[in-house]
Amino acid sequence: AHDPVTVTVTGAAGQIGYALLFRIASGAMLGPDVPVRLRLLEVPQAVRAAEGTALELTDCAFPLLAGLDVMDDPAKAFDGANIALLVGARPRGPGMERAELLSANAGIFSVQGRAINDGAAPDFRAVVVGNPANTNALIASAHAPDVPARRFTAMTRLDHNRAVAQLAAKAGAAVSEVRNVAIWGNHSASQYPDISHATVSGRAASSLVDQEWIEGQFIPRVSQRGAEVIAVRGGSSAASAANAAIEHMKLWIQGTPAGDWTSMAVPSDGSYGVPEGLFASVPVTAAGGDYAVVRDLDISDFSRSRIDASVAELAAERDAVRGLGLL
Ligand code: NAX
Repeated sequence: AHDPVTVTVTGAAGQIGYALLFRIASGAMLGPDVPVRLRLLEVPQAVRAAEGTALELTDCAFPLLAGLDVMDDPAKAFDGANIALLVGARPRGPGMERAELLSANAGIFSVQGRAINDGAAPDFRAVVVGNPANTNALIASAHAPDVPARRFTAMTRLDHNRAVAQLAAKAGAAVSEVRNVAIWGNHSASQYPDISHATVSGRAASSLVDQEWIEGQFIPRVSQRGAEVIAVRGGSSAASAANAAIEHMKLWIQGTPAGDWTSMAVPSDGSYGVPEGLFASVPVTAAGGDYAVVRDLDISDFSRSRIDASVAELAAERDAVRGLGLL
């Protein structure tokens, strides 16, 4: 039998947490043979609500749920953790300045980074979901110097899935026919959803749609989809975000399918002109529990300018955090 894997979820009482925890406990992330010990980390005022979620998790009698703890102490939450889904973050309140938002989140992710550094398991892996996700991953990693930076990632799989779904709908094809869509840069409105390498049923996507659709419809729709969901649903993306977080981890651990890749924000090694160390989304393949950035893709002038613009935003976020003395 497999040893239980310890999975720490922050923001456990939030709406993504509620959509995430039951699926992890059911085996959707790690597979049907892997028992899971769940650690739910919340701020003190939300611990009781997380305990309510824990009651329901218990009531599912999941055969794979080997442990369940709710806590507000990061040191305890990350002690021995194999996997962390860092969902909890400080949302931008009304009238909140950008600097306030960055500093509130730097406070959260620096503390969690240190706790991870001191206690996480040697095979530790993290995905940051809480926004600003890329920069939060950078901060957590910077405070965990003993953990390889590449074990910290930020989620752009939701953007990736949104892009796949939009392209499939436009081409009149099943989503399963779409391959090699990529998200570049920041998980923000500046992101670049790229179909220049994509295929639909084996045909180049660029031969099925025109540049006008790409620039006028596809890119804005994907990059503004979060706002569209808020406007229509009256709440931000939750189940789709939870689903993407599960897929992000599952693909990293179990590998990407042959002939396809996924998108993840990972610390740059300098490839594709992204300054080293910035957490930028790139296409990656995964195998044997590790991932690799897809190499040597041709980048058109259009793609180059879109990637550069989003990466410039990431550099500005990093500089702002540095300027506040938080990095
Ligand atoms: P909610 O406000 O419903 O839940 C967030 C939870 O995090 C709250 O329960 C809060 O108490 C908790 N929290 C705050 N600080 C914490 C800390 N220091 N330790 C532990 N828990 C803490 O937000 P939800 O809708 O669940 O969204 C969570 C985050 O995901 C937000 O930052 C949101 O912007 C981000 N998103 C990221 C997406 C992505 O694609 N990367 C898409 C969906 C989502 O918008």
